[in-house]
Amino acid sequence: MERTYVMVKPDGVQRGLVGEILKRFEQRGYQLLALELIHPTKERLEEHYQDLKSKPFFPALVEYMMSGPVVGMVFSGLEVVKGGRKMVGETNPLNSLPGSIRGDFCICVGKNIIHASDAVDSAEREIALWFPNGVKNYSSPMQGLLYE
Ligand code: 3AN
Repeated sequence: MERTYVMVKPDGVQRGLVGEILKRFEQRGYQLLALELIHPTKERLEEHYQDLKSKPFFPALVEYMMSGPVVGMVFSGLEVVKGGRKMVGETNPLNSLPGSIRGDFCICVGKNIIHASDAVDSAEREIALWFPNGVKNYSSPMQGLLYE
C-alpha cells in the first residue's frame, strides 16, 4: 500500500491544528502508521528541502521550520500521495480552495501550516529521513470497509 509523509509545521502545531489535520486524514480513510512530535535540526531540514536550496526564501524557510516543534506523521492508503496533496491544497494558500486544509486554515505561503509529500519516491525518502528507526506496517480491520 502506498505511503506518504505529512508534517504539521510549527505554526500549525502552535495554532492547535494537529488534531484537526489528523482527523481529516483519518476520516478520509487513510491509515496512521506513525506519529511523532519532533524538534527538527537545521541539517534535517536542509536535507528535507534539498530541492529548494537555491531559492531566495530557503534561509527563511529553514528558520520558520525551526521556530517550534513539528508533528510528523506517516499515512498509508490507496493513492495516498495524490489524495493527501488534494486535501492539503496548493503551495500558495490563496490558490487553495475552501475545504482543503490550507484553504480553510491559512493565508500566506510562508506560513502554510502543513507539508505532504508530492510523489511516491519523495514520500519514501522523507519517511526514511524523519523516521530513521523505521515504520511498521499493520493491517487494520477498517480496510475491509474501504477497499473492494
Ligand atoms: P509544497 O509544500 O506545497 O510542496 P514546495 O515544496 O514548493 O511546496 O515548498 C516548500 C515550502 O517552501 C512551502 N510549503 C512553503 O512553506 C515554502 N515556500 C514555497 N514557495 C515559497 C515562496 N514563494 N515564498 C516563501 N516560502 C515559500
